Amino acid sequence: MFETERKPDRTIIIAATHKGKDRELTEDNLKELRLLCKTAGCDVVMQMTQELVKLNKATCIGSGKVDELREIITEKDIQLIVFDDELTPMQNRNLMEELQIKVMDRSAIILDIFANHAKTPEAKTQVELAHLQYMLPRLTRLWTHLSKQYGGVGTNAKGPGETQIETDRRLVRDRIQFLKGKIGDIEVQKNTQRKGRDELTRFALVGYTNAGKSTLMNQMTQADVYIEDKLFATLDTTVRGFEMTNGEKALLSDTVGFIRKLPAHLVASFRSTLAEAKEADFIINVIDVSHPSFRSHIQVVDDTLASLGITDVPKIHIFNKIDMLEDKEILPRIKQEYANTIFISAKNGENMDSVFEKFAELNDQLSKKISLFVPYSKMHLINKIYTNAEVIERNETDEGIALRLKVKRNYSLLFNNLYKELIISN
Ligand SMILES: Nc1nc2c(ncn2[C@@H]2O[C@H](COP(=O)(O)OP(=O)(O)OP(=O)(O)O)[C@@H](O)[C@H]2O)c(=O)[nH]1
Ligand SMILES: [Mg+2]
Repeated sequence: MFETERKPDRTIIIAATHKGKDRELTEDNLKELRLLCKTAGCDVVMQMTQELVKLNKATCIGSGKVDELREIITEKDIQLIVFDDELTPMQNRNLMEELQIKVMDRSAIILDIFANHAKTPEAKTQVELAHLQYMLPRLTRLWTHLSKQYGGVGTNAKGPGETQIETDRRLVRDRIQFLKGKIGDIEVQKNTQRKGRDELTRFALVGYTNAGKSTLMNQMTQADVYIEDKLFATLDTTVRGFEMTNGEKALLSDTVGFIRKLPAHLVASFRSTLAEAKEADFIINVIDVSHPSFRSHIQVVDDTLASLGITDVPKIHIFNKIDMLEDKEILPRIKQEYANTIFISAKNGENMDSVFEKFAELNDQLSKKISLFVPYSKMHLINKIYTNAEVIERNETDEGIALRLKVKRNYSLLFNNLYKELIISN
């Protein structure tokens, strides 16, 4: 939508909030929306807030505000209005009719950024699916934009006539089904890849967008992940090996960042990209501690992980960008507030030793559960098994003994080799 050769759209951003809602949060959201719009290629010339007892069902903001906007649009030559909260399809349509210019919401802007930043076939497929799901109930004139962007469907659309829109809806539904199937295939393929690396400990970097995940990834693994001071620079997952302080190999992954009000469709369609975090032994939440809202960022990351069903993976909090902190006094307090904290500057490589030490320490604590069945003919192995593992369950049967064991992660490879024929599951 925001082709580079075109002049950026002169834009007004708006927050419509319920009276009594946290004003600081609203301001913060608008600041973030401004950055999102900038990343999407718009020129934000003004911001507005309206506090309402009840949001207007038809236009979100009140009718007086719509009139005021209409005047400002002419006066300041505005081409785009962006709302911070998701507009219903009806509100979106009504506002465009009333104002006679393009009206979008935060979700649409985020989807636009994702569409522009997606490089790999996987990311492109996921973004297209989320985009179509978002657009389906909104199919109107905007559709011409969408069909141009993806080319795949509805390119023969003649115009915004009702019948055409019905045809488009059907085409979009078909395409959504097709993309879901494609993403399902990618998931299967990724699961197989992950199984092959099962023996290594996996650390997954997650965090708010722009926190410095990729910078840390590159510091630790000499990977060459794209880093930039912009939102959603990374949309894929990169996995790289690194050596822990004891010489053991482990895996580190870097993935797409999160933000407030990330469209639910987008989170859902990025499930395969985020699967690495779900399967990880440890989640590393990278936090830009120099950002005034870093606490709320931590909460957003936790909430997003929870929405993906990732709740029981142990977490490490890496507070990044300490070089930007004017007041380092807050660090001891943060240490008390969060578990497993490390303070670093990924950019300068400051305190990287602590990261490696912490990872090794956690890896040592890690254990794996496996089940063995020892037939009576192999009873001589029992003593050895008891020495190397903690037996958590023992059941004697007519043919032998079934054991459930807790094995130190670093012993699990040894176990797999020594007792290969005895292992039932691991
Ligand atoms: N001052 C300072 N800047 C940093 C540090 N770490 C990262 N940055 C900068 O922060 C910006 C974002 O870094 P990335 O590593 O791309 O952040 P990310 O978390 O991967 O971001 P997304 O992929 O967009 O979600 C870049 O401009 C980095 O140079 C740090 O320790 N100190
Ligand atoms: Mg990144």
